[in-house]
Amino acid sequence: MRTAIVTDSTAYITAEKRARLNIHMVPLSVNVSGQLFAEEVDITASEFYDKVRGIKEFPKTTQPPIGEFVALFEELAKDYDEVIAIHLSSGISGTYQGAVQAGEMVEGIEVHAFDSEISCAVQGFFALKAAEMVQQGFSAQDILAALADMQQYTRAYFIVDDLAHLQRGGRLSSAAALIGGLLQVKPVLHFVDKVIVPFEKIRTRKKALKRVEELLAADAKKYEAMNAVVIHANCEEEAQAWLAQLAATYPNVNFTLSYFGPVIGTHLGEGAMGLGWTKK
Ligand code: MYR
Repeated sequence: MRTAIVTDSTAYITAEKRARLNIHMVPLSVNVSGQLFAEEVDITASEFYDKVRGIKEFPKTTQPPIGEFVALFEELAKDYDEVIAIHLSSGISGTYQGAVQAGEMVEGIEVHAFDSEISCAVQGFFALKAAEMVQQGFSAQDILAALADMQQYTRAYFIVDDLAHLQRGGRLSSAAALIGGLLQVKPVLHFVDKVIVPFEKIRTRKKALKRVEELLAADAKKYEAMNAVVIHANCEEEAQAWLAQLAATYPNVNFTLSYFGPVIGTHLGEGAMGLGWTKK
């Protein structure tokens, strides 16, 4: 049985890596002042942040059209028997549901949609694991079981400079932000049951990053080896410096750098920073 791996653009896996690991990608799009850009195809992250800085009308994001999934699955049906389609959390986007529906519409290939319950390079960890397992000859069922297991050992925390982006896009309820008095602080955010919720209220960015490091440290002590990723929204220098400090402190953790691209950047705003990890 031949298995294809699909993910969406919000995993932010480079084109080179996707080609090397044979990962197929379906892009989400961002609408800036009436112009639609498929991220990772028509617009890079830094082009996006430059374009939206200071504009009055806020950008909007959209999930891939179902036809795009159908076309991809039909194409894959020529060479594969099964597809594992790994997507950003169904609690923040309809993309996963789109993959499910398209899978039901296409004949001759079995589509297993997998809800990563997260996004960005942490979702990417799941896609990379799945692609590696395909190369090692594992079945789709084995891969799905491994991904489900991996969810127990995968964490991500992030902070934003301005919560207004998340509130405006409806990905953090106004009630949660106001009741929690979050607007005055730099809350550490994370996913619980597929949606974004505040983890802890912290006063400053520096302390928030320190707190996230403490959470990583606890797992780095527990597990022999981990993969971790520092993710930034157009603040690469700060992210690189943080990564270097973390890498020097936790030798059993393999750190990489990634970014919040246009779609996720629309909802987090420039200056957001995240750290995600999983047990190796
Ligand atoms: C859509 O329009 O379907 C896309 C909506 C994307 C919402 C993104 C919300 C922020 C996610 C933050 C992920 C952080 C992972 C470390």
